[in-house]
Order: sequence, then structure tokens, then C-alpha cells
Amino acid sequence: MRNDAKLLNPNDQNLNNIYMSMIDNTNSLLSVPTGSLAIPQDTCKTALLLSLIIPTYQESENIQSIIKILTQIFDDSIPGEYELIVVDDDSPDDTWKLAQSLMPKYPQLQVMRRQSERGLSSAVIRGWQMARGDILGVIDGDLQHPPHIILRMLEAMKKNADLVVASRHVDGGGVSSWSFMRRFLSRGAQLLGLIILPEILGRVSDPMSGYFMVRRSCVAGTTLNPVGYKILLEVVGRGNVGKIAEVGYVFCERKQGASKVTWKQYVDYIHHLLRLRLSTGRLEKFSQSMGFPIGRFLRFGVVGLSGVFVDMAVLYFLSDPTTLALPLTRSKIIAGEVAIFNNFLWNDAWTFADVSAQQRAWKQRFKRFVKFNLICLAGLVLNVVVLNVVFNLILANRYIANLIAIAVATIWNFWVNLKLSWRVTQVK
Ligand SMILES: Nc1nc2c(ncn2[C@@H]2O[C@H](COP(=O)(O)OP(=O)(O)OP(=O)(O)O)[C@@H](O)[C@H]2O)c(=O)[nH]1
Ligand SMILES: [Mg+2]
Repeated sequence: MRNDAKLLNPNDQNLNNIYMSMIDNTNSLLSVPTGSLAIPQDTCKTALLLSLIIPTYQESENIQSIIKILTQIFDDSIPGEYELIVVDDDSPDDTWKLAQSLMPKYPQLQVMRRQSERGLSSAVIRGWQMARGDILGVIDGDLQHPPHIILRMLEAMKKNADLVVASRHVDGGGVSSWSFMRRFLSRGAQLLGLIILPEILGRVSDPMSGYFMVRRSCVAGTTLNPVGYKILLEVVGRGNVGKIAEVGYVFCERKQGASKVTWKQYVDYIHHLLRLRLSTGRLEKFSQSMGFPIGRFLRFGVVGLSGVFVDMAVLYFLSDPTTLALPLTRSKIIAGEVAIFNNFLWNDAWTFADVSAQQRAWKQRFKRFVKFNLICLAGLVLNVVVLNVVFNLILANRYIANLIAIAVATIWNFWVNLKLSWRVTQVK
């Protein structure tokens, strides 16, 4: 396209405009997918062999070098069959802008600028969602992952591996100059992982590695749900990964730019391990085979129970003769609404945390709260109707009838809220 553009006469204003728009086209940013973090099944028409994501935050000092080195490697080995996708979280040092300015020089380069979502793992997944490759990979943008081993990784993929991990803990691997403390923390984290999730962490020697590639078919259709930095755990834990290969590498020292690792990453890591433990356990497998989210339903039930206590406490505080002694109906309406508010907060932060993490804006939260209120209100009406029907027509025991009514209303509340309030919409 750029060669054609050169043929145009730059003195002609119209043609010049067309020329500029062609340049713009070659330079346009990738759109940012929203909604769930699911990996699409199909590659589009122009499928490629490899899509390599380079997540960046404040890497303006490194971005040019890494693009140049990777392009040289791939142009020599798999020309035209790869793409490099820089996913930058709107770095204040304008990494994305610098990357974008390199696009005309490196036609295999694509750039995504994320403005409303943050974090290394989700950046990688958003990149994969827009990728065209049959093999999906990731490499740090700070040159700490030596690019030259990538061809060995690709070789291993071609020999039928589903996943190839660049590992610091196999032959040829290591860390160049980590402090004792960082080595200790890294090994400690791995040990903890082996205790909590042996079937996942035990499959790779370096589960903390951020340098790997995976066959798209092993993760297609899977919704990844990472916390923090360790996306490889998600891929091994939730994907359908068979053969795994490893290639040794030495984690180099950063020469330019600053590390983004903080204590929060260690806390996130533990949170991530626990979440994976719960969501890949037997209960979750059973619930998948039943087509009903049992774990979520149990959490919803626990939250509902907490609402009963809140309701009771507020009712006591407002209406008891020894406290405020307000009229009973007025007190009950307030107590009910406070309990609904309590339940909403816990459901948003816990029961449906994965969904609300994708829809954080205040307007979206408020919408969910209004829907939750309306659905709970309808649930109350349903509760009363079922109680009357069962008591008058089926079983003349008011307590058993009430239990049945509560069960029906709870399932209604759960199911309709799942489908309406905490719904994941897939919008491009
Ligand atoms: N898009 C995006 N990229 C990130 C984010 N945090 C880190 N990165 C990038 O992810 C890669 C790894 O991050 P680093 O801070 O270097 O972490 P590390 O290599 O494990 O640790 P160091 O040895 O201290 O550098 C780098 O390319 C970062 O620029 C983020 O929140 N969003
Ligand atoms: Mg780094």
C-alpha cells in the first residue's frame, strides 16, 4: 500500500489527501475489545501462524529495540506469517504513540491503546482477542526475556506441543542478578502454589514465567479470569492443554525503564491461586456438567443469609420499644431496603466479582443496583403468591409452604439476577 502511495503526485491536493488517509490507515490503532475475557474460536480470513503480544507500561525506552529485534528474527524465519501486537495501558510516557509511529516501518506491527482497563494479564488477553494467529504468545516489552530463544519455542510448537514455556528452571535457565530476597520470594510463591494447586503448578517448572506461547485451539472458547501478573496459571488451569514443552532462558536485568512489580503482585498471586482452586475444583466441574453455577448459587445463598441478619438488626434498631420505637411497617421497609443494599454490595464484590470487574463504572454499578432492587421486589411478590398457592391448594402447613416459597423466590432472584443484573455483554 505504501508503494502505491509513492506513485501519487504529492502536488495534487486530492491525491495528497488520499495519500494521507492511506498512511493513516496503515497507522490506525487496534480497537479494544470489551466484555468477557474469552478467547475467540476462529481466526479471521487472513490467519497467521503466530501472534505475539507485547504488554507495555512505560516502556518508551525499550519499545523500539524490541520491535526491531523481533522483526529481524521473524522476517528471516517466518516472513509475513506473524504479527506483533503492542498492548499499552495509556502509558504517561506515550509508549503507545511511539509504537504507533513505528507501524509504517514495521508492517507486521499492531498497537492497542487501552484507556479504561488496566493490568498486565488482561492486556495480554485483550491482545489475544484481536489476534489472527493460530499460535498465541506473549513476551515482556523490557528485553528481560531474550528474544533469540523464540525460534526454539516456535520449533517446539511445530513439534506438536500445545504450550511452550520459557523457563528459568531448566537447563540453560536462570536469573542473572536477583537479590536473595527476590529469589526467596519467587521460590516461596512457587512452593505455595504447589501446595494449593499441585495439578496445575506441577505441570511446568516455571509457572511464574511471563514468556510463553500456546496453541489457540487449547484456549479458544475459554474465558480466562486472571488476577495480577500470572497469566500462565490461567492458561494451564482453565485451558485444554496437552503436551507442554520448556525452553531454558536467563531472565536478564532490566537496562532501561522501571519495574512495575510491587507487593500487590504477591497478594494478587495468592488471591489468584485460591480463585483457581475454587473454580477448577470438583464442585465447579460438577456444576459445569449440570449446566448450573452451583458455586455462585451457594455464594448467593450465603449473602442472602447475611441479609436476614442485617434486616433483623435494622428492624430491631428502628422499631423495638426499647430503641427508636418507629411504626412497624415503616421500619420493615427501611430494614428490607438496607438488607437489599447489603446483599447487592456482597454479590457485586464476591458472588459476581468476575462480572463486575468488567463493568466498574459508577453508572453501570447503579444500573445493576436498580435491577437488583426490582428483581428482589418481584421475588417478594412471587414469595407471597407461592406461599398462598401451596398453603391453600397443596399442603396446609404454613411453615413448610413458607420454606417452599422462600426456595422458589431465592432461585428466581438468583437466576434472573444472573441473567439480567450481572450479565456479560460482548461488545466490540
Ligand atoms: N499493558 C500493561 N503492561 C504492563 C503492566 N504492568 C507491567 N506491564 C508490562 O509487562 C512487562 C513485565 O512487567 P515488569 O514490570 O517488567 O515485571 P517483571 O519483568 O516481572 O519484573 P522486573 O524484573 O522487576 O522488571 C513489561 O513489558 C511491562 O511494561 C500493565 O499494567 N499493563
Ligand atoms: Mg521486567
